[in-house]
Amino acid sequence: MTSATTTATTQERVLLNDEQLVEFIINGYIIVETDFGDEFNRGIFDQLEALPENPGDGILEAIPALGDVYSHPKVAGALASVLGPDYYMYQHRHCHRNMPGTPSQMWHLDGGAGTMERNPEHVRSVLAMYYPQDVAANMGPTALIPGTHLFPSSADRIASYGNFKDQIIATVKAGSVLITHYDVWHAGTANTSDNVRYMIKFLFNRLSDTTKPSWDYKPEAAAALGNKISTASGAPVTRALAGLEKNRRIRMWNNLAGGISFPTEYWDRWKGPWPA
Ligand SMILES: O=C(O)CCC(=O)C(=O)O
Repeated sequence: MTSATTTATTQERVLLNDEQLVEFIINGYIIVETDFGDEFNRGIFDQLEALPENPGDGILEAIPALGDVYSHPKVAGALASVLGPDYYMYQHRHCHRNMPGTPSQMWHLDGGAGTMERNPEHVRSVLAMYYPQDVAANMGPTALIPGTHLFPSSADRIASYGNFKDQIIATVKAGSVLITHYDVWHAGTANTSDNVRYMIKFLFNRLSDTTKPSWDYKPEAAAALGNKISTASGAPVTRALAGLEKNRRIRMWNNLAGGISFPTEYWDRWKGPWPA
C-alpha cells in the first residue's frame, strides 16, 4: 500500500450529499466534474502525448500534475464520502491511450489484485478514471452497467456479452473523473473518431470502517433515503434477485453509515393474484 497522496485537507473536501451517495449505492458510479479549465487539462494531454512509452504504474511520477486531479476538493470529497476520510491510493495505475481505430473492450471487472477488494455490501475499493479531453460518443468513452456491483459473482461469464438495455456510455467533459465501485461491469468502447482518447485510471481503497457517515449527511433526510434505497428501480434484475438487490443496497448503506442503519427485510414476493 502507498500512503494517501491526496493533498486536499478534510476541510477543503466537497463531500457528496445524501442524494449523490444513495445514487452511488444504487448505481455504483458517479461522474465528478472538476473546474481545472482548459489550460490544465490540455497541459496533461500534451504531456501524455510527449511520453515515449507507457510508464505503467509510474504515470504519476511521469506527470506529477495528475496528483492535483485526485486531490481536487470535489474528487477527494467524493472519494472520502464513499471510502471514509482516511482512504488511500493503491500503487497500481494505468494510462489508457486509445488511438483512432481502437476496438471496444469486452465487459469486465478488474482483476482484484493486491489490496483491491470486491464486496457487494460495502465500498472497499473504487476505480477513478480521469479524462483530460472531452470524450464524445465516437471517441471510445467508457461504458458501464449501473447496479452490477451488487452482483459481482456472475463476473466470470460477462466477457462475451454484447449491449445491455441499461448500459451507460460515459461521454464526459475534459477534466471529469468517473468514480466506480470496484465491481461495476465496465469496458472501453470503440474509438471511431480521428482523435486520440486518454483515460488515466487510479485505484483507491478504504483503510478503516466508518463509525458515522463520511459524506454530507442530513439526519432529517434519513426516512426518504431509506425509502429510496429500498424501492428505487436500478438495473433490471430478475424478480428472484430483486429482494437480494435491495437488501445488499441497505447493507451497503449500513456499512457506510456506521451506527445509522436501516433494517433489511424479507417479504414474500410470490404471494398475491395469479398472473393474468
Ligand atoms: O478505456 C476505458 O475506458 C476503460 C478501461 C478499463 O476498462 C479498465 O481500465 O479497466
